[in-house]
Amino acid sequence: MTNAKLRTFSGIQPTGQLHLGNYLGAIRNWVQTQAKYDNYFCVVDLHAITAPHDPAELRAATRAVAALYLACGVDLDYATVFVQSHVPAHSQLAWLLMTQTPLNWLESMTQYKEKSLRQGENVGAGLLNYPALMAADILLYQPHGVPVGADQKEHIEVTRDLARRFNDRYGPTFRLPEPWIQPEGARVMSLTDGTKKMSKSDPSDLSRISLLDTPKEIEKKIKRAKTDPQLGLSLDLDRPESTNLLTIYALLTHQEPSQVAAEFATSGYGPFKARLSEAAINFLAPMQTRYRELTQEVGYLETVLKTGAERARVVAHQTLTIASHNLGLLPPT
Ligand code: ATP
Ligand code: LTN
Repeated sequence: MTNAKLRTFSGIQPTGQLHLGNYLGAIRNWVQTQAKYDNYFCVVDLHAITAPHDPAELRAATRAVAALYLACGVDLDYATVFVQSHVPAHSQLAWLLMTQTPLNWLESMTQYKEKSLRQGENVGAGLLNYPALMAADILLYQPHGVPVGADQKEHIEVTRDLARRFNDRYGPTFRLPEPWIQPEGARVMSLTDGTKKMSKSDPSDLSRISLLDTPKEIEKKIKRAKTDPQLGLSLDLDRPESTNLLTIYALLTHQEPSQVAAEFATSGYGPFKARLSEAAINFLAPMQTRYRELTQEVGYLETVLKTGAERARVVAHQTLTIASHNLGLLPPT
């Protein structure tokens, strides 16, 4: 039955608390269309260790991200939810792909350039090779589409380039996946700087609304959010903060951004921010309740992740076997 459906794959790194950007750019789209597809949603812990991290925090964040997928509405009838490191084929295919990846492709990636600047002299080889691991994640499942936010487009282009190169050299092995990026919410901006994307790894907690923030925290962050001196809000490239806050409000209240812009065209930031806080708090409350319920149920998440990894391993192993064979590796007897 599910075989007739197109397949999707996507993942989020457990590098911190998930925020509205992750939700509006990625998870919301997974959930909206999940019934139509055969979905694989992964918590990519092997990617998370390419940045400096604390082991105990990583374990906690891995569980929290998986639980948030479910709390946000990912439905196990349509999706396989699992942890990347529980399926060894991800690391194995990553190595095979790395051997086929030109170094200059990796060095020219925006994320590598930005994050390596931040990490200074101690840039790990994992950060450079990140796109090969991401390509492995995706290609193992032979998906048709990869639903992500706009910042991931470049990584999916490399995934396609690598798949094409491998297929050309060693014969048909991988399906070339499409990036599936929704026009709205694909790039939610930081609350403290409307020209930077909202990110888990921004040192300032005020820059993002985390999905598990309390109403008080949400109010505080929105109150402090950067604004401009103009009276009235508008959607305007020259007004990144106004545009960002209006877009977030529109998405949270299921309205068109233009409609919201018209409503607040003469409003000051004060009254608008009060409405935005209320909308964010109301929007997140049911998801937070579900999160608490399912993390309190002893053993539930473990069972979900065990079943997910078992199902993922079967699919991943098939592709790994074909790729290994096509490369000329002797099959084990
Ligand atoms: P980090 O800061 O650790 O790199 P991040 O917050 O950028 O993390 P990722 O784990 O890299 O989040 O991204 C997970 C998913 O969320 C991806 O599909 C990504 O495109 C999407 N995403 C991340 N940030 C945003 C954002 N600000 N707006 C829209 N989508 C986003
Ligand atoms: N690089 C992605 C996370 C990620 C991913 C994936 C997304 C790793 N593997 C496979 C989609 C498909 C990011 O959001 N930083």
